[in-house]
Amino acid sequence: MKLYSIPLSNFASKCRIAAYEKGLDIELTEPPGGMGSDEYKQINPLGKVPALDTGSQIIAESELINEYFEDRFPEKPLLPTDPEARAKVRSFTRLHDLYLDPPLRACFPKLFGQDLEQSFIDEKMVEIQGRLDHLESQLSDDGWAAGADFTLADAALTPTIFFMNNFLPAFGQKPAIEGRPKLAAWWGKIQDRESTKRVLGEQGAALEALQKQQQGG
Ligand SMILES: N[C@@H](CCC(=O)N[C@@H](CS)C(=O)NCC(=O)O)C(=O)O
Repeated sequence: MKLYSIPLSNFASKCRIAAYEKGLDIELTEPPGGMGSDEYKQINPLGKVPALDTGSQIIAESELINEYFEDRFPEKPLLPTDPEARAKVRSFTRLHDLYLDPPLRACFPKLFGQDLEQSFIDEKMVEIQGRLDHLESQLSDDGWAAGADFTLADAALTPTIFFMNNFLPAFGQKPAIEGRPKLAAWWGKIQDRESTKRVLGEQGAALEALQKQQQGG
């Protein structure tokens, strides 16, 4: 199996966390020609990372990839068996994909030197803070995001909370975990887990390299 991924991508990172958790023998490769390139679109017409080459098909979309890992390699489960508990985990992964990531992503151009209207940024920041408050209200008191076990919910949230903590201050906002005790406690646990520590290291190194490149050094 081959996972098209770049180290900084929060969506690709959530799949690497699931793969590392399950100890999968997986080849990591950057998209040929880069994300969105014509060459890569021959492989994944959406042009986005991640995409998984299973050997018999290409699966795009991070959550589909993680659910495929779960279906094909159930030995170290990242989804509970009880339907209610499964729905709870998926409520976090959907919250992440549909509501938490998009308003931050909409502001990325500003981080890469493009001008965005301040009113647009202000609107997105209000949206992000609201989503983070919603997340805080939903987090379990039992250790991990959706309960007592590490699940796909934790895999989905980790790389984007890394982004929030690193990028929100550039928009004059406090880091995501500040003033949110449940999120802060969860973030502490995330620092100590092998799979998430490894991916946060990969994202951190990639961010540092990008920032050096932006500063021309
Ligand atoms: N819904 C997609 C989002 C993937 C996505 O937006 N990936 C970004 C990198 S974090 C990307 O490939 N951007 C390049 C592009 O949109 O052309 C998923 O869950 O996999």
